[in-house]
Amino acid sequence: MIAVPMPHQLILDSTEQIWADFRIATLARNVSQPYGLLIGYWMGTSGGKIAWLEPQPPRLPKVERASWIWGKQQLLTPGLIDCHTHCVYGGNRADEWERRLSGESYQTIAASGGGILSTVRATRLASEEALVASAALRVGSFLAEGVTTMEIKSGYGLNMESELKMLRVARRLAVDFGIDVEPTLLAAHAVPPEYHGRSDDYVQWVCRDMIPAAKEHCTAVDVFCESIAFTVAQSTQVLQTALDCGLKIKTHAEQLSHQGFATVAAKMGALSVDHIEFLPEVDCQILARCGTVATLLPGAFYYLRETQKPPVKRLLAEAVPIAVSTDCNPGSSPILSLRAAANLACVLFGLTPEQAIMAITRNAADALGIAQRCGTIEVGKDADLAIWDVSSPAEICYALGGNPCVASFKRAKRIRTQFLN
Ligand code: DI6
Ligand code: FE
Repeated sequence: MIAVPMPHQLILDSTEQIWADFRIATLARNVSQPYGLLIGYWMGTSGGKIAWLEPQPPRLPKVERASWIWGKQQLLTPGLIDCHTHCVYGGNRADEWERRLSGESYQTIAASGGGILSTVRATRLASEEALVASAALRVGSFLAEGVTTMEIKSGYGLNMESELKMLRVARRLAVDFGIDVEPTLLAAHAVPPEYHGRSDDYVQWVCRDMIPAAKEHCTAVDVFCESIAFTVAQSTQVLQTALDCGLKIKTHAEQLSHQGFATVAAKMGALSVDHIEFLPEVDCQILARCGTVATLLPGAFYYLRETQKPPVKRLLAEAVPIAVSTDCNPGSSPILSLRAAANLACVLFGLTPEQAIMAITRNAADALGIAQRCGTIEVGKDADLAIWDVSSPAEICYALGGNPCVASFKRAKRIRTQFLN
């Protein structure tokens, strides 16, 4: 049972709301129903937090002081969390998609100066204003579908000026939309042209100059460990520097080939290891032991027409928490819908809808290290909420297209999905 505070503990003020006549999918661990579903409960939010959740109608004086939100039996869930995006960038790469569809591989396009480096050229040229404007359209799409917290990575600047520019854009999006953004430094995404053939020198620059300069502007550091990006030794150096600077760490690992970095990162304390199509089954227990979240990015798997799937059954058997994210980026995963990513995780990777919804709420909060404040509907957490016009929670990720999200709230304040500046 959820701990319900006694009425005298409630702080009643003008910022109090009563949420009535909802079906509440709490996603909380301690509610045994599927999706943590509570029927016939009433909820109170106060000062932007969930203050109480009770099976009885509220008594005076709660009733007098609060504003009421009537659900008409709609479904209330935690706000969705997209824990892995590259949604700030210049240009677009539809031309590369056409090339890939006629047979070229992601890797050969990258080797010929396309791929990530083509977005780096466009992002360096774009002004901060232009990046805010283009990313705002994408963020607006996420928010319209119930997202209340997003991670946004840098990684298309690859020099001091443009990496910091990307991180500033991420912060501005958070302020302008009134949502939480976790900005992540991904300077080790690709070797920039100035360092062509000198990846060790670039990694040294990232560690000596870039991470210390960015540490006030991001909460975590990510690295792309892959045959077309950085080696295990280089990636280890990047994440160790981040830890030394007091930042959280995570990694793109085992996406296109097996490099063996996921377990190294897990042992270093990575919050999550992301992609992991090529993670060997035996490594799943190491993730479990380290408490590392496995973040699945089925959009990249789908767009790159990969065939090697992440070891989902084994991850579940070892009780590794699974998160799902869009990986929203202009190359391998131009997906602007977290609901669509959850759907792909069900259809392509075999998650149940309940596991998929868990993966875009509670487990996504774990993947960002913010589960103490969001990811479930529980007393004491932020009132980050989404209202859905659905008859069952599975419908949140059932249809592709359409949008059953009626409204969403950040700390009990209605989120607007239009950019007003
Ligand atoms: N893996 C990805 O899925 C993105 N970055 C990465 O390391 C792709 C980025 C891109 O193609 O622009
Ligand atoms: Fe990514």
